[in-house]
Amino acid sequence: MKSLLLIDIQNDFLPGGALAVQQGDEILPVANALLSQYELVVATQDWHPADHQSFAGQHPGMEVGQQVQLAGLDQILWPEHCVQGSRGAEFSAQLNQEAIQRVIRKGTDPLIDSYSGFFDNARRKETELGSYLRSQQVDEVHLVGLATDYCVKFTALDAVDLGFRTVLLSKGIRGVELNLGDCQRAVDEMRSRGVEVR
Ligand code: VGL
Ligand code: ZN
Repeated sequence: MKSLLLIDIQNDFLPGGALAVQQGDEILPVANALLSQYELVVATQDWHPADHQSFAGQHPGMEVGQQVQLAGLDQILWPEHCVQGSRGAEFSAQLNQEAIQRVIRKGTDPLIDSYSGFFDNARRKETELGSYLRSQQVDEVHLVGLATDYCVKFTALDAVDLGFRTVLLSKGIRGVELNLGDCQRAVDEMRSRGVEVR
């Protein structure tokens, strides 16, 4: 059975949001049109405490885009985004949320970021996404959402590692593109690691 994964389709990643992805809103009609084709739809939600250490504001003297070490890993500093309970953390009102059967929240530990919907970045903790999909007999996942070069990429790579047939629906993704070419490199890396790009 296949499942559609909606990755972080939240106000803060959409135009006007704190960490807006260019043309991110173009994926909304794409995602909505796909929903009826899947028996199971799961959404991930970036869900940070206000003192999350990926926020530049938590590191005096540091700026957005600079790097620090978090949990022994390189961490890019982001503007404050997707704070638990904030409007920015909500799914877009233009997303048809009725079709979502399960929401998986991530990034809740202030000391470690979590781009993947399956694990934190250091792979110390697993979310319930993998076990939930297995419990529903899912063997194939299709991804749309934000952002191509972070949460979509790491979720897709972990899905492959966990043994799911993994398909990236390229009309339904947009990226941050901190550096020119990041999105293309992310798609190339996903493909080379076994993600089918459609
Ligand atoms: C994301 C940066 C920070 C994403 C989340 O959803 O791709 N990117 N937090
Ligand atoms: Zn985040």
